[in-house]
Amino acid sequence: NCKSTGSQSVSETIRVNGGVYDGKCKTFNPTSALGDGSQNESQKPVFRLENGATLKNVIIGNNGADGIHVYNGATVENVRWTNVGEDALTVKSSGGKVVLRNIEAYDGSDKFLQANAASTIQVSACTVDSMGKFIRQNGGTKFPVSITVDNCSIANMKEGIFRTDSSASTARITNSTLDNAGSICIGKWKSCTSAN
Ligand code: DGU
Ligand code: CA
Ligand code: CA
Repeated sequence: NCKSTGSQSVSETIRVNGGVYDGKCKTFNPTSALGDGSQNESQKPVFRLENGATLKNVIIGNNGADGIHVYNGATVENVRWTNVGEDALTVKSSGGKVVLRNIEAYDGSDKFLQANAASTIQVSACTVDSMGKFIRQNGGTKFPVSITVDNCSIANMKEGIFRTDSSASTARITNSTLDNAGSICIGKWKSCTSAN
């Protein structure tokens, strides 16, 4: 819910290794050095969070490039992606917990979240509108991902909300509003439930 306090272009990934990075509600605009926000898989992230880092009060503007990469857990709080790029946030390593709260994301073409490693992902107080799917566990992978979504408003997903190929993974959505959000559970989950 930030009102932008100014803008900053980003031509090199901002690394946050532990601790807190407070963006003070600035709009961070990736340049072409990071990518063009298309579905090209070789783009770089705007932020790389490691070892339990907290990123807060940030607006990711313009093209979203490859969003945020997380290694070994992070908290993402009060962050808005105005124009999601290839994807918005990727879990790159197992270990740690990934917590997203008070976030908004708009206008992606495919994925919002991408889980590329065994992980626990907790999302609460979110608004996500207009993309392909809310979360995708990397295609063909069998590791366990545990995802919970609470108090979110999800609209206009072309495909749906949770997608995995892993029968070790679990997903649950509670207290949320879904509007034209596609299928809630796609693929062979260990469990996938909703109580909205
Ligand atoms: O296995 O890892 O789309 O992180 C293929 C690749 C691909 C990833 C993923 C991502 O799945 O690049 O954006
Ligand atoms: Ca991708
Ligand atoms: Ca990506």
